[in-house]
Amino acid sequence: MFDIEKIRGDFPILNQEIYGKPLAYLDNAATTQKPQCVIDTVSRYYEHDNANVHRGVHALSERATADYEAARKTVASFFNARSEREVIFTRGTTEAINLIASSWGGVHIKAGDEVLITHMEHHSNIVPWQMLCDRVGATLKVVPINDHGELIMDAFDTLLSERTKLVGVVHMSNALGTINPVEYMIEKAHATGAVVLVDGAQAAAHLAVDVQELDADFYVTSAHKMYGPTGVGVLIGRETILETMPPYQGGGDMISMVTFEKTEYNNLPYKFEAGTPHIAGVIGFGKAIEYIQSIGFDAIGKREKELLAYATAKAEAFDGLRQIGTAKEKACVLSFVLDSVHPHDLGTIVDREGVAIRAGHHCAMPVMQFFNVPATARASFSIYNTEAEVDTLFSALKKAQAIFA
Ligand code: 7TS
Repeated sequence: MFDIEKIRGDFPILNQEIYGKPLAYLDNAATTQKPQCVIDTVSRYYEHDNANVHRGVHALSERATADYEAARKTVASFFNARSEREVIFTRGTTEAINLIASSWGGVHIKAGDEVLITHMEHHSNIVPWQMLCDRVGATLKVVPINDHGELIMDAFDTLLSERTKLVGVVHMSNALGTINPVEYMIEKAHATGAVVLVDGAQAAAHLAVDVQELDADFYVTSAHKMYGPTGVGVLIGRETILETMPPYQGGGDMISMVTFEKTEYNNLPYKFEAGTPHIAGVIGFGKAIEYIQSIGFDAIGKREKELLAYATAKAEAFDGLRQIGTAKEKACVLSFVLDSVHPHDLGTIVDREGVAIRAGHHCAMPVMQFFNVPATARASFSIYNTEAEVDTLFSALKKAQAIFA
């Protein structure tokens, strides 16, 4: 049973007023709120266990290390990684993609090669590949989208060739909500010998992800969009590929032996975790995953579908509203523009009603260019949102329309 009151009670931040109105937090694609169990886990770590990991022989360091590595186990099992050696903690999705572009790309992408991404990528899955292609003389190719905000799969099939060394695709678009057919794309890409990176920043909180079933070579995501802390994320990579990659950063923990003549690198995953990691963040990430598991993706999926359907019906009935992103396979994101009100004005006006949405390009400027809009307003839903909050959003939109009429 999905108990919305209990779930809302798990998130202390939700219980507050903004300008005298109850907060309706509908900016979950930017970051989700944190349940009390995650907040407690992070503060308990600092109150009781704080020490550096993998170094000290003392009790605190042993406890911190055990908790840090236990979180790695939790993450590995959540995504069904082949082993914990494939689980590399990073600062987030952005750092994970930069790590891959720099380390894997630096070795495997040469002049004349192609990197194939899609028109709906977040800037963090565009810019690192542009930088790499510029550096080595490779070419960036882009799978186009249609008016619903879906990938044009015929074009993908055509663009994919022996020259394609990497396919980078977002699992769920933050600007459109589209869920992409990544299984198909991975299978096709592997058949031509390309490696596939899936950007799971949005998907991981909403869909069950099994990296072995997907057969993804790299899967990356951020804890803060999964009810966990900011500043931490994960790269799950295929071990045989990770072994071919040089370290991304040099420093402590990523070595096994250093002399001035030569350094030997540590084993996976430590080779890619230079320096003191975000220990509290990683431990909090583990707890956030346990929280998601305690609800389960069946319940999460069903509930979020209901909410999206409810909001979509309201959007369709709303005069002067144009939805941006109407894919058949879609989750949790309602991106739109109103005839008469700029998205930024809209964001400000609905904020006065206690409603938090995002207005802007959502770090997906090519999507805005395709739909020929400067920005969109975006409401993005999570497990703790309610139909009443959606109603509040639409009343606030009515007010905004009236002001600008
Ligand atoms: N990829 C996707 C699909 C995203 O939605 C985001 C963040 C990122 C990558 C980058 O994640 P980070 O944790 O490294 O920053 N998306 C958003 C958003 O939609 N609003 O704020 C951040």
